[in-house]
Amino acid sequence: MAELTGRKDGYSHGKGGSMHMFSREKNFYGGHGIVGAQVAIGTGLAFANKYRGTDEVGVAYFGEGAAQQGQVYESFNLAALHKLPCIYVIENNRYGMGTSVERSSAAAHNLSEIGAPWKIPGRKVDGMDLFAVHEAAQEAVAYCRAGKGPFLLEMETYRYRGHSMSDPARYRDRSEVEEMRRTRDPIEALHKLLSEKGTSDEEFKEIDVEVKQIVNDAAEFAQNSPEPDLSELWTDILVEA
Ligand SMILES: Cc1ncc(C[n+]2csc(CCOP(=O)(O)OP(=O)(O)O)c2C)c(N)n1
Ligand SMILES: [Mg+2]
Repeated sequence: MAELTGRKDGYSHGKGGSMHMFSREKNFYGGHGIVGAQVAIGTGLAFANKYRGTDEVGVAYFGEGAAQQGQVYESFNLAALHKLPCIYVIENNRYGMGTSVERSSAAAHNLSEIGAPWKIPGRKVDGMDLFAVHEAAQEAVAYCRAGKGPFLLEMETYRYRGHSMSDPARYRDRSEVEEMRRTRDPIEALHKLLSEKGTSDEEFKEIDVEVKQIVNDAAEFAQNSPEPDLSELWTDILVEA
């Protein structure tokens, strides 16, 4: 929250915002302002894991819009060639910033197969189903850890809002959004399942209170942190190696 609001105590000292938020401590490397560039970075991180002989697996997330970028395919080639432990996760929420996947991709019908020329196995997953996502992720991690190379997961999902404040999302009907909220919402689905399995309303309320507290604490932490000093304008930009 501190990084999102440009505060000194944010992960990138308030100078990265949502697009350049990194935490080495948590092995989290962005975010990138150039759509698709994080895929090449994630591939490089997977290379580092392999080079260092760790069993860590890189996970590169990108949208179905980003999946049309050239460097995604350069990354696929290197990852497959060097059998890098990298999971490519396409968050297919059907829309980019200005249009639908059908209007921007000739592979819209099956994005899970876009790694086929490099023999990267791909799986289409119901990204709104927690258990399906968990199971697919386990398969992908096991594949990478076995040294077989990269794996691709196409997560079928949805976003209720536009890409950002500059996207009024005129490329779809409001009824579609309402329908998705009503029938596919992953939190509602889990709520229903847990109810059926015996979680009481009281317990749900406790969870809500706990989550609100976490969010409020984060907001308070951010608000209490100052903006970075002007003298920080030229710091944290370049690392001399
Ligand atoms: C190289 C490049 N082209 C265009 C943009 C502008 N842009 C930012 S987000 C976006 C759409 C990305 O769509 P998708 O990958 O589906 O992500 P989603 O909006 O669904 O999160 C575009 C075109 C950019 N940041 N970088
Ligand atoms: Mg998208």
